[in-house]
Amino acid sequence: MATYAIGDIQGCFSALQRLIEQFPFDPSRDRLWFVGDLVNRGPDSLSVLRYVKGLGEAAVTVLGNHDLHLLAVAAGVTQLGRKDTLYDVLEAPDRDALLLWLRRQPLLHAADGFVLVHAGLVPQWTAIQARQLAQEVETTLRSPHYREFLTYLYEVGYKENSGPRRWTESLTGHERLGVIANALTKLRVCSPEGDMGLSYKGSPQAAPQGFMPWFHVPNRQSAETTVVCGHWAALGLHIQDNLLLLDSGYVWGQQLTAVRLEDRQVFQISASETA
Ligand SMILES: [Mn+2]
Repeated sequence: MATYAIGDIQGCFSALQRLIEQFPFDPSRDRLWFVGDLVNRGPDSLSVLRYVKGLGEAAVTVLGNHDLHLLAVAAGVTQLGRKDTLYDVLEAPDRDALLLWLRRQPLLHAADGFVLVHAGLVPQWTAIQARQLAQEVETTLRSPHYREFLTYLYEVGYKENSGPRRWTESLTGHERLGVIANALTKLRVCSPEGDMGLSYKGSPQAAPQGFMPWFHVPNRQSAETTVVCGHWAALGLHIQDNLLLLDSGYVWGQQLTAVRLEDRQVFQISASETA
């Protein structure tokens, strides 16, 4: 059995198919781990959702910010933006089944010494604590109250200069869930104290004063676990001992990446080769 972790697909279904042809994936035996952002910006989000859902037990996916965006649009909490490419999903005959399946996916998956998450972890969290906190959001998303939480996320939690940006155990209610969701689905840079700078998308070197990549914070409590994540296209493929950062920006004309976790072999396809 092998586990192949795959970076942000963002609706690029034919690229995903071509990537999987690069390695000997057997759905009866092997696993695909997706870092989230299955949908949006690319041309065929609908096929990606159908494919990953259809893999059943052979696939694990965690929710990314674009996946939450799709759920929020479908719930009437926010509207499609100019760059969104989610119409195919919203108008599909099987949309309800796909959206229900998506809403039940985790924000964090922990197994075999790895933690799979879309964006990152704040420095205060151990991997075990992050798992428990992710479950708080997952429970809410699976409940009848998920619309209220998504409404908070879009009106406050995800908005710039609005809502708390630092995790503390004393947070409650939507603010608590909002900080957890922001870290797991949007984090790139934070301060040494764990204040999240959520609007920054550029390179690590040009991070704003006082902020650094979340995985470079000294004494990060999850440093003993290997984190598999995506979300940071400007950083590109980044592999170190305890980190596999897999968003290599296929939808922006770069590469789509898979890494076999057992031996860290890298498989890639390029947007320029397949265009
Ligand atoms: Mn993302």
